[in-house]
Amino acid sequence: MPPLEGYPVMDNNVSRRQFLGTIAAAGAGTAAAATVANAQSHPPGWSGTQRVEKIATTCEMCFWRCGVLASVADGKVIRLEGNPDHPLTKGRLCARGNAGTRLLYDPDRLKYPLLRTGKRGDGQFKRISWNEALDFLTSKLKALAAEHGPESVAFFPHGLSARFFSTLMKAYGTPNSAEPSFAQCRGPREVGYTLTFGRELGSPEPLDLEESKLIVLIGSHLGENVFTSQITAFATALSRGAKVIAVDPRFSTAASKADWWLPIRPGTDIALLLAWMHVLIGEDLCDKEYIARYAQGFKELEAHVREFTPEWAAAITELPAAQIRETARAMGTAKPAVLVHPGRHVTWYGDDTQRARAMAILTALLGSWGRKGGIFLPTPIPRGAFELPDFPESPRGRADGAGTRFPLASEELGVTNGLVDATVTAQPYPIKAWIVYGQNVLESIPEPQKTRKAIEALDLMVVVDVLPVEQINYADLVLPEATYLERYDSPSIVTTAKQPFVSVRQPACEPLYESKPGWWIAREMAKRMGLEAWFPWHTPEEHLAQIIAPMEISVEELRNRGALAFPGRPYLDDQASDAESPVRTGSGKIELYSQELKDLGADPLPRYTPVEDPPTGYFRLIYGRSPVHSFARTQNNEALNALMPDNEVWLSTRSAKDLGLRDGERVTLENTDGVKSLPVRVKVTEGIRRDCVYLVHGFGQGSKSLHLAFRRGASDNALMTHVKVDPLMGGTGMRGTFVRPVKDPTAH
Ligand code: MGD
Ligand code: MGD
Repeated sequence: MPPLEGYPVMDNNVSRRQFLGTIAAAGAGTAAAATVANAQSHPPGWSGTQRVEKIATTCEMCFWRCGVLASVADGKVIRLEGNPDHPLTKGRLCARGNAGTRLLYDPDRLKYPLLRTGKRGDGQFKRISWNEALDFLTSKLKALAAEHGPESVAFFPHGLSARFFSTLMKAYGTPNSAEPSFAQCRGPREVGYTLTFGRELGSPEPLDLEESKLIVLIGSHLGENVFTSQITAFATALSRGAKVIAVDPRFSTAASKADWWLPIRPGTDIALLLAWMHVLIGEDLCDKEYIARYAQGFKELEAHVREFTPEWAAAITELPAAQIRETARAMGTAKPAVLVHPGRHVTWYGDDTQRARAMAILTALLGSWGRKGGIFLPTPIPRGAFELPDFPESPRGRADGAGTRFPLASEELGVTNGLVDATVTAQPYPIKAWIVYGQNVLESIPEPQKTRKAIEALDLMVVVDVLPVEQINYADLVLPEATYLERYDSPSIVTTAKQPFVSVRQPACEPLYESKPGWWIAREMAKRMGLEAWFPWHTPEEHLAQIIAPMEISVEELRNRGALAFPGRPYLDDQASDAESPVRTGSGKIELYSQELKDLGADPLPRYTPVEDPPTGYFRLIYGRSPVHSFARTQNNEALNALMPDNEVWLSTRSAKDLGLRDGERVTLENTDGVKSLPVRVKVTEGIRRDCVYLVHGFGQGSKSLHLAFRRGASDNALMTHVKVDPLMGGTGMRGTFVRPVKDPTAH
């Protein structure tokens, strides 16, 4: 992996101390790279004769939303660094955060509103004014509402700025809105933990890594998955001697630091979890006092897991029974300071809510929910609001299946793939238009062939983005949003930090070209549509003041510091004796046994369901993150592209030998439907099971207008032509794709 030379990805010999040093060095290196990249060095406060102003704001290079200080000279952002006053991220910023100026100054950025002139997909546009663009959209939305009802417009948002447009869409009258953060990311986890504890985990996850004695990572590939405060807390835990169990079919960065690496057969984690419960209960290693006080359903659970011995699980997971026993005992000894990491991207095999339930139950057996070193509790902070009229109710209900076909899906976050299905089938009613806002529907929703079919059936497609990603080629109207460094957004209110806090996003510079902030676009549309009643503020500062009014802080202080924290009550023992029970299930107890699932006809206690094996000659496609890229949004970023211009496909040494493939050789990946990837280099390694191959997500992009990212590497999403949908919440299980490497005849 050339760009990350020295990064502790696969080296068995890297000690913990070296790892921690490398993390620090990686941070420092990135900062140094950013300084070199900015090619300037300034005395504090000045750049030559120019005053350098530091603006505190919030990053959006990923969704952890770290605190940033933007150094601005002569209206130009010359450097980004972490904001030391930020209560969560405390001055730390990752490679992607440091590279934010390269998004701001990306020459490929969307610059003007564009109206399609050619065929859908051709990418032929003419430049139009904002007035023309907004008038066009207004007339289209009015006509769609009159002819097909406002529900015929589906909204695909993601990111802070989309919140203003979400208000507009609700006021317009459509209930059809869906983000990939649910059905392609953490939805099953939120549903599984809510069924068990009565409340979801949220983002950032309330994980007490620093205080943990034992960290259990089931897939979570910390180190490649980089959220600054989470990774630094992980490093702190390691330096304090915390032990790590990493369950991963691949020797991940986290596995290389672990005390136990369990290279599990993919898709069999529920069997492992059940066997762990069997040992904990059978050997009397659970936190009995905690269970008696807070939980119900223990007897049923005890009976349920009796047959799930380590030997039973060993045959399924291909892990030694002795290792399953040993790791369960390690948890029993370290409890309650055991952090069973709940995962984040957990839409894997279609039974994901049940796997999340198993993880939640294991957490409860160890007594670590609400306890030091486990999962801590959120602390609410008061939040102001405007008095708005009620949003119109749709008589036809939602089209994505949330609450109906998928009974436990979030109605707030929606089911993206449910909306794609509804568009293709016109069931339960026709969807005629999509508004895509900060979401990449072709890269983030699997079964892209279905997404394209849905788009072809639309009367109207609008994309609000910052870059000319492939999906804009299918749009009738493209609106260029100002980047996060050029705009205000809704403040970010975080209750899931040990000290809850509010942070501000404010412009560090004026929007470039003719790009406009999301709040402005939404408000201008509301004026044209007669929906101003839902926008009873005139400026974003006024909006901010109202939201933070009950917090007893001033706008000025917040803008100066970037983020302000409040006292937290993270543990069960901190809760006031008269406070509402921290467990918010119907029974008021942690539900080891779920009557709610039983009533839905689902397993009230998790059960292992076998996954399909790859056909002969094929490998299971698994995927994950690189520390220097976010999803499919940073591959065109000059600084990050220089660090990692493309991805490579991991293949085990044995499989490579069988196939006659050498390290560095180029192949295409072909799935069982005959869909082929772009050419990609092979990484031959001992660090992956023989039955899998691995790709970093986000590469292999199809837009010619992205000069650095176009056709570099292979797209995992393009190969995902089949998914297994979780019947409870609609999540797309994305690890049932099987591919075979085929030598690329065009390779040199
Ligand atoms: P996962 O998909 O759970 O993602 O990051 P995670 O939540 O950590 O984990 C991928 C790992 O699962 C890989 O190491 C893979 O080998 C392993 N795996 C594959 N199949 C199985 C299996 O059957 N069982 C087990 N036990 N393991 C398996 C995603 C997270 O990352 C998310 S959701 C977001 S929003 C952030 N995105 C992001 C980013 O884009 N870039 C960077 N640098 N960091 C990020 N952090 C976050
Ligand atoms: P991104 O690739 O970041 O992923 O799903 P998305 O959020 O859709 O696409 C974001 C889009 O917003 C890009 O087009 C980007 O140019 C644009 N954008 C960036 N900043 C702004 C802005 O400030 N304003 C506007 N208007 N647009 C902006 C992420 C989702 O993907 C998640 S959270 C996960 S965990 C899943 N991961 C995943 C995976 O690992 N593999 C596959 N195949 N699919 C996945 N889908 C999910």
